[in-house]
Amino acid sequence: MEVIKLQAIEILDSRGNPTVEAVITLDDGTSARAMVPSGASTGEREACELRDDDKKRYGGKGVLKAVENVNKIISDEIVGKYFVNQRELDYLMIELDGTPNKSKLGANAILSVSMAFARAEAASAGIPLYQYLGGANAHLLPVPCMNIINGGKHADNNVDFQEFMIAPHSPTTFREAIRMGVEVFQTLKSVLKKKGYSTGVGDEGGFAPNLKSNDEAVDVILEAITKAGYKPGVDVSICLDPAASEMWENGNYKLFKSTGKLISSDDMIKLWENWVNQYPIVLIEDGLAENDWIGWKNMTDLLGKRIEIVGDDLFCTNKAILAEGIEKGVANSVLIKLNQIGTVSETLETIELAYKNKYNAFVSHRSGETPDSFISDLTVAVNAGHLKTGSGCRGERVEKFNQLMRIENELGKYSKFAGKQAFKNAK
Ligand code: 2PG
Ligand code: MG
Repeated sequence: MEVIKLQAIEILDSRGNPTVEAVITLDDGTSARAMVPSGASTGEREACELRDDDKKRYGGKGVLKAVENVNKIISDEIVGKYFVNQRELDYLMIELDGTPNKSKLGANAILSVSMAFARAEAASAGIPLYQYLGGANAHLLPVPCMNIINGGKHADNNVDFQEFMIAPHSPTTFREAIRMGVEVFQTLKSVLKKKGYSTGVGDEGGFAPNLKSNDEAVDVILEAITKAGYKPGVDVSICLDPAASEMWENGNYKLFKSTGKLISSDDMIKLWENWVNQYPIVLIEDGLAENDWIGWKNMTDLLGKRIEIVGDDLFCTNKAILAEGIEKGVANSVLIKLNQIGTVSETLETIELAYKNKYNAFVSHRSGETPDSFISDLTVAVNAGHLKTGSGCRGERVEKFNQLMRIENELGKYSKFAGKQAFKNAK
């Protein structure tokens, strides 16, 4: 199909910060929209999110330059052109940008077009987005990893670690897993209330109470799982994203929000080992900082046969960095965020490299989101088996779950729920 129109505007994300939305129209009249998310605890090597830096608008966070780059530079190149496939469009934009991290046009500008194009092509071919992205074998519904306690950079509380997630994995359908997860989430609210803790929510819809310790976050979740009528580890397991790059300082980790302590990389690894021994944890993402590669190797050697170890800031969805990790035997899974790399094609390449090397792919939202549910389709497209996209509340989070329920419905008996085996090494 030929692209006949491309138009971007500045819209708002879930934190009230500006972001880019693009609409593409093809010559058969099909048009499709995509909205780009935005992170807070970003990796140093992520593709560039272009912001205006004009302090008079949105505290410098405006994206008018990125919008203009879509409407002028990218539009000039692609309107009136016929593209054989997604890769042709994406690689044209990569060349047009010409920088290693998309800092000229902005990864937010490029990604909005890449995603909108994928959606438009799918609609024009009359197939669902997950099928366009993944082909005929896209069928696996993921375990929803629901972030029900928020800390770190995502909440103003005294919890150091960013995300405490539940993974409801025992049912046979996604729909039932969501029900289970939401029941635990709502039970957690009453558990917290009873203890006199706040039940206000953080950026990703999880509760953000001040607690006695980081451990207490896991303890209250386990209590909620049991009180909701489920068995920890059997029905519902725990996943963590401490986002440890945020705590890293001169070779140590600052547990400043809770205790004010500074601990070494070895001690941090010991902490995770203790937690894995003590709690039904199946996955730890960014348990160490992106610049602590020696620590990462040690942690993978120690725990890599027992749980899934995911690199987020570490790999930044970047194929070259992941290749380095594979070669060094670091982690056994890669977090997948489209805007860390900036095109749909490169995201798919990173996933392909992971699978070839027996690494898992864990698909993720950003802490600043929109109602765009592209990642739900992407997760099914690549049969990733698990994704994280917030708790059981906030429209921009539940829209991803709702889209997955629609997909499950559409695939009917030809869909499969991933279950616990989605997690690397899970028993
Ligand atoms: C993360 C993400 C998403 P952010 O660290 O994994 O949960 O947070 O989007 O702020 O990088
Ligand atoms: Mg992370």
